[in-house]
Amino acid sequence: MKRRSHDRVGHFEVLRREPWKGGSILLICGLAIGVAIGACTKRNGLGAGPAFDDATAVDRKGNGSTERGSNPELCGDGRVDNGEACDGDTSIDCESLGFGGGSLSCTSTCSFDTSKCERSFAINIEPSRRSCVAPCAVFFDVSNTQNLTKDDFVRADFQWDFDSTGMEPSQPHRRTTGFFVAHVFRNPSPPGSGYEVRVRGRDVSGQASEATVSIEVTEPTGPVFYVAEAGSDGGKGTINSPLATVREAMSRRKPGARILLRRGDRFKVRELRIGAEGPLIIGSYEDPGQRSSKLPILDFPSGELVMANDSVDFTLMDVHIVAIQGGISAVRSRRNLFFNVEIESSIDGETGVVVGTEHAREVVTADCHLHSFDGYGIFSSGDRQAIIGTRMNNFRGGQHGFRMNSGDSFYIAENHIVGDENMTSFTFHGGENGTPMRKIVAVGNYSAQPVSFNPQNLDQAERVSEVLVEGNRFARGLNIEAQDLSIRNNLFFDGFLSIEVRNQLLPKSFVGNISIENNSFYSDKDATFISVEEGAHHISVRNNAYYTETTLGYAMIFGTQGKVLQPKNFEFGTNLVYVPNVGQVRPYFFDGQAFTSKEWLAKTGARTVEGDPKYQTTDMAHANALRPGASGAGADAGDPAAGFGDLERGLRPTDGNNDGEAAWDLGAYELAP
Ligand SMILES: [Ca+2]
Ligand SMILES: [Ca+2]
Ligand SMILES: [Ca+2]
Repeated sequence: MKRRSHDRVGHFEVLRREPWKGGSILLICGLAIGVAIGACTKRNGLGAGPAFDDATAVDRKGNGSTERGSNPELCGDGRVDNGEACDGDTSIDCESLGFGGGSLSCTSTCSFDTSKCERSFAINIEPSRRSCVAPCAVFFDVSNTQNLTKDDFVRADFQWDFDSTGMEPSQPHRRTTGFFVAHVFRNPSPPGSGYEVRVRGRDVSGQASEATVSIEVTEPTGPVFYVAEAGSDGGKGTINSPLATVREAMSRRKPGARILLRRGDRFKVRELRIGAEGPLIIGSYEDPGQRSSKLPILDFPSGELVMANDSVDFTLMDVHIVAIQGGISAVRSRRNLFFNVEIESSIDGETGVVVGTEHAREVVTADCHLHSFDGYGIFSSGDRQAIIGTRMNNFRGGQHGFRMNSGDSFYIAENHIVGDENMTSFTFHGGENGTPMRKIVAVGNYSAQPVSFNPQNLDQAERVSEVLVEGNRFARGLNIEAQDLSIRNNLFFDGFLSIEVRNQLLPKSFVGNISIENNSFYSDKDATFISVEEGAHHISVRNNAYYTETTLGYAMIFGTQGKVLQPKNFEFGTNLVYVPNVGQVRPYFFDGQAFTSKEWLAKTGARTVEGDPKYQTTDMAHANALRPGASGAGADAGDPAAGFGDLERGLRPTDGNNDGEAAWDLGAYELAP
């Protein structure tokens, strides 16, 4: 596969280290005073979020990517537990969820029943299919919903439950957020009934609606071929008479077949080619006589890999690939699913790709683990793709953990990506020659390296637009040269430059329409949180919380590069600033001048809350990182915004300071009353 080598990451890196070199901006200093002491209160949310479950934590640098589901044993005890929206009688009514009126009740599975609430618009929920054979992935698109205020589906708040009746309540990734999402249904639904998928939406003015769709997931019924190391290719291929080689099983397959490899075994494979004859599942089985917790290994000792170019309805699951060059090639494939696959690949050099899904459609990589490779993790282009719950670590030598290069509709959620420092964790470029790339949802990811939405080469006018970036943890910030983005409920830990909006490559006035709302920023050193280059337009900045422990005498909370920026290009709401280790705060920079919060208010009308957010911890490895205590200065201090859920999808706004009025908090978390 041909790769372009002149990517922008190197350029980005240079700029990141000296973000203000060549600019006209001076850096100044800060002060702020804390308030009292607080403790985290229990959530009263719409559901558990892309949470950070210690039991699944993969390393101390980050956090696990599975979510806490509701615990069915606690539903019915009259208390609102984690993962429950309600339990029994609820004090919340239809209006407080944004509906026009009517009566709200609590279901037997402890979620809101809004069927008797009045709706002001109808959500148009478009699933990629309504029935499929387990395990299967389904995409859901609500971006064509009509009558949304300002037609704004990017900032509208869509919250999903893929199993709203709780048939399999603890399934991973059960809840999510966004206008385009995907889910893997692992197990069949009970005969005659499907999984009820529910989306509750609120548009930017807060009006609510809800829709459901049923997805029927059936048992696979095709022939099964068992393969074991100690089997015989003359055997029947049954569990008691397994075949010995994958090659023999492949030669006997028919559409709908499953080829199951014995757990704990290792299979040397010279060639594995999947054609367009699907459906086909290659997975594993457990030998009842000799149980093993180890995935079967597909060992490609001679430089081959799983060749699934042009394949259709191919599922590869529960296997461990060991290869010296790549892992899976699925160029031009359709409806493929790579699920619970571990891949280690000793690719040497920059041109390697572990999973290649270029020009593909409806391909999902879920709960996989890619590690110990040189090059790219996943390299993609095409329409309707998703990467969910996938871990990438211990890789180097390439440019990106995951890279998407043109296409329409992408969902990247709850992944955990840690590569070496010269790479990005993930990046979205537009297509060549100005082809747009549209509709990206990135939620609940952990990224140790930068993340970018931008053109790739210095001479490429690649256009990325319509992007929701929500509920992620970013260790090295976000680089944007794109249009129409909502960046909300994220945690940023980068001291160099958390959000960089650049404007160098695209036609004039392309970069813009970017809202940066309800994020929490923290730095243990000299901080530059947001920078915006000349010519970017319609940037809204509100309800964020900025905390830096810099002792250098200055803190760059928000700044512009270039002279021509006009205040009319910005919409500033209320933001929290906490800079406890220096004596004077001039956190805002505009056209080369520095302003105190008071001066900033006079210039722009923007309000700044100076005070201690009372974070429980600033250690990003901790599940409570940047979670404020009850007396934090950000509680109920924000402006109305378009996000009606917080980082954990707890309901916004709530009355966090107990004065009888619910208001938005500053930062990514919303304190429960
Ligand atoms: Ca309960
Ligand atoms: Ca509040
Ligand atoms: Ca209040």
